[in-house]
Amino acid sequence: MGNGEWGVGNGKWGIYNYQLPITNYQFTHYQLPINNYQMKKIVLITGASSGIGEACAKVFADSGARLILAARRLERLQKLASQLVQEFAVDTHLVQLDVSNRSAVETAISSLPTEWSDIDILINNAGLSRGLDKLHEGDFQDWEEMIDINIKGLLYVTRYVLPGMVSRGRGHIINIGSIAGHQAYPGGNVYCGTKAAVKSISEGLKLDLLGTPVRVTSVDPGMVETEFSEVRFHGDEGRASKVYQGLTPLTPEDVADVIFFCATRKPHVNINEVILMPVDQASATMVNRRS
Ligand code: NDP
Ligand code: 8X3
Repeated sequence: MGNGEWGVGNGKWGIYNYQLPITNYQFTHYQLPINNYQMKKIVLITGASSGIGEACAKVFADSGARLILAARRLERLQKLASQLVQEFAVDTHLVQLDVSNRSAVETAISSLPTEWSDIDILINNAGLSRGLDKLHEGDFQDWEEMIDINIKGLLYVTRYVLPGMVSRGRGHIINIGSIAGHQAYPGGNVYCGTKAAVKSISEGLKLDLLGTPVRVTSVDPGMVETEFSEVRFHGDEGRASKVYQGLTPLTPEDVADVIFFCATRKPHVNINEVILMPVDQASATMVNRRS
């Protein structure tokens, strides 16, 4: 049995001398094509005012991309943009936008200045969870908000951006799903439902775009320490911090790193779905707390 071959030995299935050619692999195939990337791609990031969206803005700015940053809190976007300009001399265009408002999304996309209108990459990141109540005790307002932002908001932005990608013959939609879209957990009911919808929408989109060069990726993280839990618990910081207590969660930068990897593959490569979670997490409900 030679290197890299699967086989049977002493009646047991096993791997014999399986060694990845690490050195070749690192330098030949895994190197990011940064030079190709520095072609001033236009990247629209929704929910760029915090957490994963903000981390994406930094990683793409570092690569030389031009950034359209969208969120409701304009002052946050302005602060981020001035940091990015100082650090990376990046071009930014800011859009104050509630993605759940369909006519606002239509206006925002259709009124982009010509030099910003040919969006190459859309990162559908804006989203939130509200509450952790049992469904029979759930708050209707929380449900509406999650469904309107996580599902309808993602659809609206995609619907207005995607036709341009199809007609230009290039583009990439990157949807931020969640482990919650793969596994429900107690009290997660509606939030998990919205992220299961993101998973299905991403799969459907991939099918609909077959025959075009437009790529579709769903990046589905487990626990990431951001403002997510504070928003879920309506500003209760104490309750939010307990979510990450005693374990090492993912950082927003960890997720942005994976998103950037997906966006920088060769044009014929589509990464359909990535699930990432902290080493301290094994499923939506199982975590390893050391204290
Ligand atoms: P944050 O709360 O830190 O960031 C959420 C972002 O979404 C903010 O920039 C917020 O901006 C924006 N947003 C919320 N509602 C709207 C809206 N109606 N219109 C426009 N922007 C909006 O959380 P995360 O960074 O963690 O969340 C980002 C995404 O990642 C979400 O889709 C979330 O579901 C997903 N996710 C998070 C995980 C986690 O553990 N943190 C794990 C898996 C997925 P503003 O309020 O200024 O509008
Ligand atoms: C966020 C991760 O597990 O809190 O989508 O739902 S989780």
